[in-house]
Amino acid sequence: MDTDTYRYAEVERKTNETSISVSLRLPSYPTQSSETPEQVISISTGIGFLDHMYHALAKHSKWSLDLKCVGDLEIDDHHTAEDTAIALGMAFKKALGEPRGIKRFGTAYCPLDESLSRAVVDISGRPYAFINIPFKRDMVGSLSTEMIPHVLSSFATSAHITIHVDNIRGENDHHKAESAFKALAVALREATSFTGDSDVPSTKGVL
Ligand SMILES: [Mn+2]
Repeated sequence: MDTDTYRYAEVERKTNETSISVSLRLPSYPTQSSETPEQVISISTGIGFLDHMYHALAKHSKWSLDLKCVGDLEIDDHHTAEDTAIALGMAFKKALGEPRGIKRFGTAYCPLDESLSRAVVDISGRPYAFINIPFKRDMVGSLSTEMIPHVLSSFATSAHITIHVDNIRGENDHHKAESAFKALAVALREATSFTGDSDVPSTKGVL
């Protein structure tokens, strides 16, 4: 096994609106845990709160993630937020490769103080996202709250996975978003972890 490329992907995505580079390594525990390199996270999108959310996603998914974006923030946050999510989804799909021997499904609840979010994940090969996070404010830092569900659904679409993310309760919009990203991270960590079998977890034999 080549540990340099195992569950690892690099994606470059350039448009007239954004220039993005992503490198992503998924954790290879438990069977190869001794060979998993140390987790390293470096995020720079130009949008502080978006960096914070991607950092939380990577940290609690046990990903090593390097994500850099130079985007047209002089227009607004839309292209940078959307395109980084698309590129990250592409990297996730590529790093995962054929979904053999993984749990496929993952569920997690994560609180952050008064906020509680739930994420349910299916590494289904079918892109679908249901996102329900009732924000009160228009912005958290320099990120529009309307972009937060859009980031999550763009990631799911590009990764070809199904996700359902609900903020069940909460008062503080920063907490609501952060608990949602953490729940997604923990659910993804479970869904991409190994069962010990080598089969593709589908009655169809393919995902
Ligand atoms: Mn925070």
